[in-house]
Amino acid sequence: MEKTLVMLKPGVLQRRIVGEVLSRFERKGLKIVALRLLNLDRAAVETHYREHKGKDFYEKLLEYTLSGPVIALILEGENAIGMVRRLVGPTDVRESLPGTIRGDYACRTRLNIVHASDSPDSAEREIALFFKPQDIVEWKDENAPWF
Ligand code: FUP
Repeated sequence: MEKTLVMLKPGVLQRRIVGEVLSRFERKGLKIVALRLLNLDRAAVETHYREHKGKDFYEKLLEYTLSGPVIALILEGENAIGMVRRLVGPTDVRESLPGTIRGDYACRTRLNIVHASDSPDSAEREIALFFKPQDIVEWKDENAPWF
């Protein structure tokens, strides 16, 4: 089973839509195996977005990500990385279709409300940034085989 890292950006808490956004992943059948609410510090955000350092949107992106608490979670499922990216929708909100999280909840790319790992390498790196191995709770739902 694949694991992926999702971060609900500060706007999700500020807009009181945590439940709505989490329900998108749950109703698809993805399994939450770790979850935390936290205030990131600048060093953690710089590490998380290091590939964007120097780009014109970088400072604004940091400012938004630091503007309030975030929720980090690990979702597990078959092909979870690609599946979650499709549920989230494209980075550019002009391309994110209704029915995707960004398509339904975001109208500015800089404020696109959720982050999701885009590859196995980034999932591994990002999971380690937010969670210790002991924070991950493996659980079975074999008596409820609807997913
Ligand atoms: P994603 O993996 O979909 O979060 O996309 P990126 O890593 O390319 O971008 C990270 C964040 O940078 C986006 F969520 C929003 C911000 N961004 C901009 O503000 N403008 C851009 O043109 C591209 C990204």
